[in-house]
Amino acid sequence: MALVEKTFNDGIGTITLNDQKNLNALSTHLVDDIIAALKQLKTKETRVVIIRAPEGVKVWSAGHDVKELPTGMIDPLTYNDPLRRLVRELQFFPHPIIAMMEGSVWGGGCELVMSCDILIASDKSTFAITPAKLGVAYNLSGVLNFMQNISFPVMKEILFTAQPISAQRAVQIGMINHAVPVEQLEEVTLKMANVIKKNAPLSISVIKEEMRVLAKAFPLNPEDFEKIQGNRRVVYNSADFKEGVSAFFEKRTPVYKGE
Ligand code: YXS
Repeated sequence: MALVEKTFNDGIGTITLNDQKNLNALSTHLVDDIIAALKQLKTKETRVVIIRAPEGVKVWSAGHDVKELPTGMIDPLTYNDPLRRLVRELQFFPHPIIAMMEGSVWGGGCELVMSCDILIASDKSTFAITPAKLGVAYNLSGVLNFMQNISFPVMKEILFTAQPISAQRAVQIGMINHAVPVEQLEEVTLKMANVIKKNAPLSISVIKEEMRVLAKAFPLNPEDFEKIQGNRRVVYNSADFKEGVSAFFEKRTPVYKGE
């Protein structure tokens, strides 16, 4: 059974994340269904795609499915992991994607929406980026995605505290485009989609790809990359990472010892 609903109407595709019993946690199954829906919408007729959750959700996405996080000496966020595949699919998708959010967005769910092109949230939404809460060694391209729109000090506050921020704060720091009353959310999103769909799709598509390429256009020497990967291996092999995941499932506060 598909964990997403896909509709298409007059140039606008809509993908609704609908694994509500798992709070839309980004499991391999849910991610594969989102990617399948995106591939079906990769046509000349599509002008805009909206990614959303069902109306009235309290949790838009609980982030990476913690049940799928390996804690046994394996990098949890390598190139072919579900979240990494999904982020690339969104960034390479040839048409604008609008993330329409209500409720709370957690962890990898924030990287999902930040990999979309335009973000419109209800003014009661919250956003929390949580590797530090769980002891996760986030990966380089993920951190780069977080850095794109937000200044270093603000991004470090969000990452190091792992606390939710309000939609208003997210607009203020440039993380999302708009925060609107929930009753206006769908109307505002569709209005924007209908304006975009009347513009030149080839021009929009090449601008999106130019911005994707330019955002990643800076040298990283192999030795620095290998140093980071070595540092990350210490983190995902650490007792702290195991403690973070155990504490999550035991519903208790983790006790980190820095080892
Ligand atoms: O106790 P049961 O078996 O009913 O399961 C509970 C939760 O364990 C489960 N659940 C999750 N399972 C896997 N992965 C998740 N991300 C996840 N989140 C929740 O769902 C059942 C109901 O959860 P419960 O009782 O807490 O519901 P609630 O309505 O009281 O609270 C909803 C949330 C979302 C506020 C709460 O579930 C929560 O704080 N979830 C964790 C959000 C989070 O920290 N996500 C980050 C996941 S790790 C990730 O995305 C990246 C790897 S990173 O951390 O690096 O960014």
